[in-house]
Parts: sequence; structure tokens; C-alpha cells
Amino acid sequence: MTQIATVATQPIPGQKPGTSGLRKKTPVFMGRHYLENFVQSIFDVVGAAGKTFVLGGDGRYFNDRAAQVILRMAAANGAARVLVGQGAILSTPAASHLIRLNKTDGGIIMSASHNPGGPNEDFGVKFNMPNGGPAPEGVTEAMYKRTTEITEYKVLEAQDVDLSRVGRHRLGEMIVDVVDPVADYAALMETLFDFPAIRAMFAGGFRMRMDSMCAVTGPYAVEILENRLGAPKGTCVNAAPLPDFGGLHPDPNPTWAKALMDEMFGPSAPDFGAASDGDGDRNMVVGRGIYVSPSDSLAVLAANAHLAPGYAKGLKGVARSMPTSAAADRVADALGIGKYETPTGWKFFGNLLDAGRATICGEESFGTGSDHVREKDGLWAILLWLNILAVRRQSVAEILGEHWAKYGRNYYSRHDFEAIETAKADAMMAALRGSLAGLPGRQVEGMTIRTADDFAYTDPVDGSVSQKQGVRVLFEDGSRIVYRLSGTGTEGATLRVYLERYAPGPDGLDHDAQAALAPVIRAAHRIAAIAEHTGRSAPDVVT
Ligand code: VG1
Ligand code: CO
Repeated sequence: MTQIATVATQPIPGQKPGTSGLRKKTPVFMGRHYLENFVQSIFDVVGAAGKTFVLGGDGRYFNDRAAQVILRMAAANGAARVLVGQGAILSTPAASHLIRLNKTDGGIIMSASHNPGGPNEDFGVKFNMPNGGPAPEGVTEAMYKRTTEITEYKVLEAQDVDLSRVGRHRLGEMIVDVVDPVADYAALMETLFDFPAIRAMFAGGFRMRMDSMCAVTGPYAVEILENRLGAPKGTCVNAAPLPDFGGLHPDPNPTWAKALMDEMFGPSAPDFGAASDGDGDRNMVVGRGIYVSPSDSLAVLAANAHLAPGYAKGLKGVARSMPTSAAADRVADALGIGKYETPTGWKFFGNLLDAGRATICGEESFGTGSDHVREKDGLWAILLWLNILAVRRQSVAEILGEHWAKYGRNYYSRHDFEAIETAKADAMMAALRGSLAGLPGRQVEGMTIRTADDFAYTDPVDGSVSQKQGVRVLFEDGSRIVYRLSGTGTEGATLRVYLERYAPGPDGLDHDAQAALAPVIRAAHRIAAIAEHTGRSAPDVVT
């Protein structure tokens, strides 16, 4: 017999959900009533009775235990059915696809994405809507508010469900369907890309390295790249998801994916390299001896997407987050299609995708995706690159070179200052916001400031307004600096400074982005008085 217990609790407000879901240190999530309070708050807001949800996570420490708790709570709250990835594993894009494919009422994804995992690292929970996309601000606000009021939660008193095998189980009145986490996603990729052409490229000797960083994309990458596309065994490395990601930061950038960078710049570099993050929604691509900045990757994918069967009819529009470089805008202008600039975070693309206004979206933080799901999708971007390489029969360097020759080059970099004392970071941003009116016309590092503002976004579909999404300083020569505080960190504050400078031709500036951006970087430090406020004169991570 199974019984529903109603457990008395007291409010434990999570921090306001940031860019994606709730993230906390794992011991916090494992603390008394913490996970339960948040999950009950989700169900209280969206309703569970009679509904069907998807559940899965990136395999990090506590993923398996949390899945059992969430299942018992879904059953106690009257859910009809939950589809769970085998082993409680689902990449974020695969979860988004399952939500859509099965027309479910949404899904719960257990992940803190690129944040490290382990008993003393990070854990996270996010809710995705029936369209497969992250819950919008109104919904996450309501969930947060609920955590401040909650007095009880419901949980079924029952044994664990065996999630190790695919098949159907019952938990009280609720059906639990354990599904293969990879199969439906891989099938979707086959509908979008020219698998025979990519297979022929591998058969012809093309070599790649795929680094899954001991996170969730390993099983997906092995099945798609090695099993279905015929890439040699061993193409995928760090392919077994581990609870602590092998001690790695599963963040696909040149700093954390250093092994991949070293190989791609070394003497025996393969033709193409790629890495993905903890939950599989982000990607870094690297050519032999050349790094592809995410903003450039978005632009190249938009310019060449028609070479893949899924996009042969062309794109409806391209959307980018505000801090992402304007490289994609130039492509949209050339194609004569819509372009959109949204705040940071994938949830802002959902309405544009649902309304059919944008087909491809991207962020400077190594996230790209399309209307095939409602999340960014790391392997999707890697496969689109492979499709383009297979059709154009050129190297990554040649493709980038031709792109810059045609559109000009947006030199771009992001500087992150991590774990700053929150009060200091807040004071710096407040002072910067206070100084905006006096900035236009000022000369800094030989450049003249044209405009300075705090980005506010009005959603063109539903009219909702999001304020204070980042300070933008634009110069007369088209250079740009953006300042914002991260919404995903769990330790102090992370200041992100986004730097951009445009050169009309490929050879207008030094080829090294940091060198090309040097005056913009100096101006960024001066305008915000970063060192004076935070004591930091150099960033911790440069991408
Ligand atoms: C970061 C990135 C943002 C991304 C978000 C979630 O947010 O900058 O572009 O959408 O992470 O990605 P923030 O607020 O820390 O700058 V993931 O892969 O963590 O779901
Ligand atoms: Co992620």
C-alpha cells in the first residue's frame, strides 16, 4: 500500500530564480525540506492533477535521489504520468523535445548546467513549459513567491522506482514510463541534417574530437557521431556522465575545455573539435588551429543553415541575446529576414520561436539553437557545423575567413570577474547606472561614447517588459561595452563585461581578438571603475 503524506514545513525562500531555474549548493538542496519545498511550489503554481510531465537531469551528484523524490511528489500531487529518462538522465534539449513530442504539460530538469557538480558543488532544478521552453519570468516569480508562503508538501510513501531499465512502472496511481534518453532526440537530428553526407565525410577520412566533459552529452554523442555517422570509435572523449563530472567544470570554453583547445592547436589536430556543457544545451566549436567565437558561430550557422535539409527553405528570422555580437545581424540584413535582440537567457527566445518569427537563436555564452526544440542545443549546433563542412568541403578556417571577408568581422570577447563580494558588485553597477546620463559625448581611450543605457526589452509577441537587463555603452566607431551581473552563479556575484569592435574587412585589425579589443577593454575598466569598486584589475575567465 502506498500512502500520501502531507508534511508540515515552513517557507525556505530560494534565491529569486536567475537566468535559468533555481541553483544552489548541493548541501542546500539536500537540506531538510529544501528540494521538497521547491518542487511543491512548482506543482502549486502549474498544477499537477491529471497532468503528464517529463523528468530527467544531467547526471550530477544527487540527480538520482532527487528524481525519486520528485516522482513521489508528482504522484502525491495527482499527476497522471511522468516520462523519465533511463537512469534519470536527459539532456536539456532532449527533455525539451520529449515535452513537445509527447504533448506533455511540461517537465522538470535537474541541472545546474555548467556549474561544477558533486557533494559540495552545485545542483539545480528548472521547470519547462508545455512548449518545451524554460518557464517565463512571470511563472518563475510565482514559484519563488510560493516558496515564501509554503506550509506543507505532499509526498507518496513508497519505494524507489527502478529507473535503470526502460519500461512502464506504477507509483501509486501514477504511471512512470522510463524511456531511452537518446533515441527520440537522435531521430529528430536525422530529420534536420544530411546524415548520409556527414557519414560520407567521415568515411572519407574527416576527423573530429568531441569532448562531452564527463557530462550528459556523452551517450548522445557516441550514439549519433560514432554509431550513426560512422566517426571512428574514440572520437568522443569524456563520454561517460559522472556525478562530479570527473572534477571538471563542464563549461565548454577555452579555459575549461583546455584539453580540447590544446589538441586543436597542436601538431596532430583533427579537422574539427567540439565540446558541450553539463546539461548539453551549449557548445564550443573549434577548427584546426582556429577558435570560433560563439557570436561568429551563430552568424556562420545562420548564413549557411540552408545547406541542411531541415532549413533548406530558409530562415524566418535570427534572434540573439543583447550581449551577443552584431555579426548575426549582418547576416539577417543580407538575407532580408527579421533580426531580434533579447535579454540574456533562452526563455526570451520562446515567444519568437512559437510565433514563427525566428528560426535560429544564439547567445555569446556558447548557446545556439533553432525552432526544433525550445532550448539551446549543443549537439544540434555541432551537427549543423558538420553538415555545413560536409557540403562546403572547406576547413573551418576557410569558412570563417570567407565569412569575415563578406560581412566584416565583429571582434568579440567576454571577461568574467567571479566570486566578487555581492555588495561591491551591486555598488559598482549602481554607480555605473547613476553615471549613464553623463556618458554620451565623453572621450575614453580615444573613442567617443555615442549612447549609454540600461537595456529594457519589450517582448514583441506578448508585450511583457523586462527592465535592467544590462548596461550598454556604444561608441561612435561602433565599438560596444556591455556590463551585467550573472544570474546563474552560486558564490557571490559574477560580473560579465562584454566587449565588441567591428572591422569592415577581414584584415582591418590585429587577428588576435584581445589585441584588437585592447582600447575597448581599457575603456571598460575606466568607465565602470572596476578595480576601484571590486579590487579586481583582471578577469578570471576570458572567452
Ligand atoms: C549564463 C549565460 C546565459 C545562459 C545562461 C544559462 O547566464 O550568460 O547566456 O543563457 O547562463 O545557460 P548568466 O546569467 O550567468 O550570465 V546554461 O547552459 O547554464 O542553462
Ligand atoms: Co547548460
